[in-house]
Amino acid sequence: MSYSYDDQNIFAKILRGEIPNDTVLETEYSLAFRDIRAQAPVHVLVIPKGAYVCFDHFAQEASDAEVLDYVRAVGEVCRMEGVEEKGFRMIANAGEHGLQEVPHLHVHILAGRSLGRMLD
Ligand code: DGP
Repeated sequence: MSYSYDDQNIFAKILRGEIPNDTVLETEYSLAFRDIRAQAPVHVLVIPKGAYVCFDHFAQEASDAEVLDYVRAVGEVCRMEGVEEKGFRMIANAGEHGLQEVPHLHVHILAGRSLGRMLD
């Protein structure tokens, strides 16, 4: 599948500095910031700086350096937010059925309360 990236999406605007954000971590290729509609005491979004719609797009086209940076950024945010002790959830919504609202790859990191069971 090939992907086309909409550079007017809200996270592209955040990356260009057109919209403010509450940054948690910035690395060479990744940015982590707090979700504006937090669903838990900790709700951080981690995005690659590159123009990728979803994980498949990222896996196909990102450089090894970008992938490594992104994985490490996710881990670093978990450490910084102290989520490992009580546990947390990572979610990446994709596409129409996944109800992905913003078409720029992002992982949600949710923690700080019991999150309920998602799958039976
Ligand atoms: P998703 O459904 O996985 O595409 O979630 C997109 C998330 O992005 C949603 O939880 C709300 C968040 N969001 C939308 N607009 C903004 C914004 O302008 N700033 C921040 N920080 N988060 C936003």
